[in-house]
Amino acid sequence: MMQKHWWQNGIVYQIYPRSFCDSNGDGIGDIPGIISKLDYLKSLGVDILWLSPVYPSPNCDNGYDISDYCGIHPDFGTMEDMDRLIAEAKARGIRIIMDLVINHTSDEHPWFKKALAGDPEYRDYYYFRKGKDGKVPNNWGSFFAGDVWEPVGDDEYYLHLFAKKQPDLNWHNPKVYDEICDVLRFWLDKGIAGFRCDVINIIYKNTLADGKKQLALTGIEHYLSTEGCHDILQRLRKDVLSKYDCFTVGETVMVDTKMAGDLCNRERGELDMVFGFEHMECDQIGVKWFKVPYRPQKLIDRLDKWQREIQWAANYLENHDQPRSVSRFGDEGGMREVSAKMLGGLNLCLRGTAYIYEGQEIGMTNYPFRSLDDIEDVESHTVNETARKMGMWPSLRWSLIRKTSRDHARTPMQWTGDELGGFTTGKPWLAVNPNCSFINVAAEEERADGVLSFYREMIRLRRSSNALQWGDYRKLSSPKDVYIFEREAEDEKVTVLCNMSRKEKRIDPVDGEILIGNYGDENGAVLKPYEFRVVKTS
Ligand code: ISL
Ligand code: CA
Repeated sequence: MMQKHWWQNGIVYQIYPRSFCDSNGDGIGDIPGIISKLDYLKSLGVDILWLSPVYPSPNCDNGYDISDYCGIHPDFGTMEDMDRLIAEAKARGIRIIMDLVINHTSDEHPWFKKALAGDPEYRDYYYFRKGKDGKVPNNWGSFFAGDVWEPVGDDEYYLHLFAKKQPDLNWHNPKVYDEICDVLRFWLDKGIAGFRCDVINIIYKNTLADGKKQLALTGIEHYLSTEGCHDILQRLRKDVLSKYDCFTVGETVMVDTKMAGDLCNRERGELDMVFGFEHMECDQIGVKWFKVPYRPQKLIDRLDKWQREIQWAANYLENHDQPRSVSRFGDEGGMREVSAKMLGGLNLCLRGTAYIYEGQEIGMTNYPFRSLDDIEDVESHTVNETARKMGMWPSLRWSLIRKTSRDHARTPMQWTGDELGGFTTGKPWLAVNPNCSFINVAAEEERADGVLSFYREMIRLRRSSNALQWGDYRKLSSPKDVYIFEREAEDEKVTVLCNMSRKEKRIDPVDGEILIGNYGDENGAVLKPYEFRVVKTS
């Protein structure tokens, strides 16, 4: 019998602090803003908040470039505000996890500044290398497209797998390990309940040798889920994490189920669960910029594979890096509400810990960006620049970026139908989606059949159901683009039916009481477009 942990049946809500709620009119969401929405979050029924980075940062990558791991960015408030948030959340039975970004720091972190100034101790915190035959030290490719080596004077470069303001830390250096242990302790001592660990499976580079040439991320075989990385994760747990009541979820890029399984295998004692990407890559070829039409069956197959092959999954359909799920896997138009409910219901019925991204619970959609001028995201701009240098036409570049930009997820949370969505009284740092006039929390609060009410009811149902929280998972046969699975515990069995397509589908009827559905409680042999039902089957 598997031991049961609070972070398994807890529901996590991800907050992108810049875009959640602005309390002082400077156009940037902040910690007092989050505190003011704790009652809302409580009423939604979530138990854990994951905060995207709130640390001091020059914001080249909106906080994923950290210049002080143990501080709070003044845009977000003060450390007193943070302490108050932890306490106020705790008073409501809500825990908080922080984003831990330790593959790289900001180039404005004091460690990097000292390194640049020539201090040998700090140079060894990073990867500085001489060029090779008049060229950069190796042929690796960047996550943001473009260069991974930035020149710093006399034929010398430093490594950055992401933006050039994000130099990679050298995890071969034991001092880096000690520094990061102190960071973990600092936050855990404050009462933080764990960490979401940014690109954690690529932190340890075996070698800086040239990589095998490939379409994207040349060099990846030298740093993807290396033994050195496993070793660091085991030590972090032994030396620090095991001394606290906390959990970790790894953001693990490019992993298959085997790698993911190793990273969160309980016997090995590394991470508690990981975010896979395979389901998020079901509508692309190779890299996310090359989209192919979305086919529901492909998403179903990948979700099913992870359900079968992973001990305990971290289930998500949205985060701050991905376009909105209704726009992508559902329908932004006339079937927005049913499709948002179906996707939300599915995410909350799969086996594993469920993650909800801010705004998902009201069915927020992508933003109608018109040009690159509307976009802040460093990734979009770097990719545009690289594609320009390759000679790609502006209209083609734009068509790739328009669909995939991470800013779709980062537009401000829509609280009210006011022009600025009740997010701020000032000028928002990123435009508010004009559809806030009808997609907003205040409007949803008035409706018993809205998306928000559905989420509340679905969360309540999950909480009351042993099968949904802990039960085994088994996929049943079903027509194409329909996902049907059972969840079974000792005392209860439910069947979950999701029509992931916009067409009606005929199915073998499933007898039993409908516990929740997005079309009422008619239990027939036809699933309407995007219909979702949970049926109690024994
Ligand atoms: O964003 C992506 C897909 O659109 C990924 O390639 C992403 O860069 C990767 O998942 C890593 O993401 C994380 O680390 C980045 C940061 O920009 C992302 O916001 C973060 O989630 C660098 O810290
Ligand atoms: Ca503010």
